[in-house]
Amino acid sequence: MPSLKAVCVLNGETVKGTVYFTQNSEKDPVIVSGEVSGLTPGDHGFHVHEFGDNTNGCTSAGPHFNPFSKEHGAPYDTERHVGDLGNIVAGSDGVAKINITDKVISLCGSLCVIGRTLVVHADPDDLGKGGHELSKTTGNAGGRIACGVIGITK
Ligand SMILES: [Cu+2]
Ligand SMILES: [Zn+2]
Repeated sequence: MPSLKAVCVLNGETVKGTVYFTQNSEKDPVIVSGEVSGLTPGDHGFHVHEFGDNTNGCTSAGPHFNPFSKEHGAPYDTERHVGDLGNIVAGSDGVAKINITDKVISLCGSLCVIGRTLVVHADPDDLGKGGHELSKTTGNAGGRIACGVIGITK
């Protein structure tokens, strides 16, 4: 089987980016790579949300992709949403370089993220551990400052 590939063009008022997804085979981890610019320096929540719907902007993407009805967590936790990819980190230039390997999301099958929305948030994702009332659902990551639908590429 050739490797599976997807791409997401992130668009926000000031935040832009392109993120690539590659998976060598169904059972391999997904490598997420790319760059996002126009960010404030520091951590920004980074998730796959349930719907590939941007009709009312990033809001229409719905909650985090969570087919197992788990609580929000860190990418390395067993208690996590499938869509929980943690944070991306912007430098003083506002650019975040992304290089994530994730063993939960997939580019095929029931955990497929193709056709869903990738979202970048205004604030850090507390990875479920911040003690805020939103920690266990959203990581209290604040507004959705850029998003895009993940699509198949060659
Ligand atoms: Cu999110
Ligand atoms: Zn989550």
